[in-house]
Amino acid sequence: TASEVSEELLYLKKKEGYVGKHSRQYRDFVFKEDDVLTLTYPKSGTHWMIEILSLIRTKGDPKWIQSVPIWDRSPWIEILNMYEALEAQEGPRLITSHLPIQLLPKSLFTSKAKVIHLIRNPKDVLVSGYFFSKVCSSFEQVASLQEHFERFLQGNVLCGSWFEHTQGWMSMRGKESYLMLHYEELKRDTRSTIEKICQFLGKTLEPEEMNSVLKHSSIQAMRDNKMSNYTLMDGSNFNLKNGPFLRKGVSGDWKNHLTVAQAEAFDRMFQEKMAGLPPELFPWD
Ligand code: PPS
Repeated sequence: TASEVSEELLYLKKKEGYVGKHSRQYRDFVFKEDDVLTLTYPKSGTHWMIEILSLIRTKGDPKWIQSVPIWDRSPWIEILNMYEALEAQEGPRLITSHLPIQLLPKSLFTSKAKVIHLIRNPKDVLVSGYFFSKVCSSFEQVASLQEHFERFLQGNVLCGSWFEHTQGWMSMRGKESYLMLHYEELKRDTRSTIEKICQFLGKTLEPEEMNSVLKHSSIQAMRDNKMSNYTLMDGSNFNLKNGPFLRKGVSGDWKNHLTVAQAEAFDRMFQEKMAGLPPELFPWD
């Protein structure tokens, strides 16, 4: 529709350098029924999910995650140099995207490809993104948390408004090929959430395989894995002198950074934007 087209142009104009000229190419991408797409708004636990999915695939064997960079195991369709790795991939594919639903290749919606939509308390997403902007130059560079806070509420950040992004993907609720998960539940009860993922994917893990998945996807194991901690990207658009890629990995860190006034303003915006959706979809404080 006309509004979709103008939205896309606005988005690409703002985000030149992220999807940029590659847009035309990836939008013709053809999803297959055995593809598994990890779909997230940035800073919601994407890399954690990729590590888990990689380990489920190998039944807990860490060889693959310790020898192939995380962005080659589950490439982002919207990033040109990763897209090439994706096209070269054989067999069932793991794929990642941060894009809002209206920018995904249309083939996703006619295929049986599975979508895992991981969401996280947006206040934690906001704080995580602020620290990440110091590490990664693809993120909007800001002078203060307050500036980032304002941009986030306006949707004037990479991948646009969290509220629209989240609502857009949630419109797939009820489809058999769609699983929505929360970072918070993954954190609180990692084992049961991984079991849920396995069930969705039609996979089973023996108890020792599950233990190995848990062990190798912990934040400490990921920090120690050079294929997952982004040290291989240091010096490109990443500057790890300004902070680690895998920062804290907890729920509720926003309480250490947002003021009471900011939290209240955030809650007002949340009520306004997400009215109409059942509150149990957002199990965080
Ligand atoms: S990105 O760059 O947008 O793809 O970032 P993304 O991977 O979505 O999110 C980064 C946050 O996820 C945390 N993380 C983890 N938490 C718990 N356990 C594990 N294994 C894990 N791996 C990544 C990471 O620390 C970022 O959150 P913050 O709050 O900044 O620590």
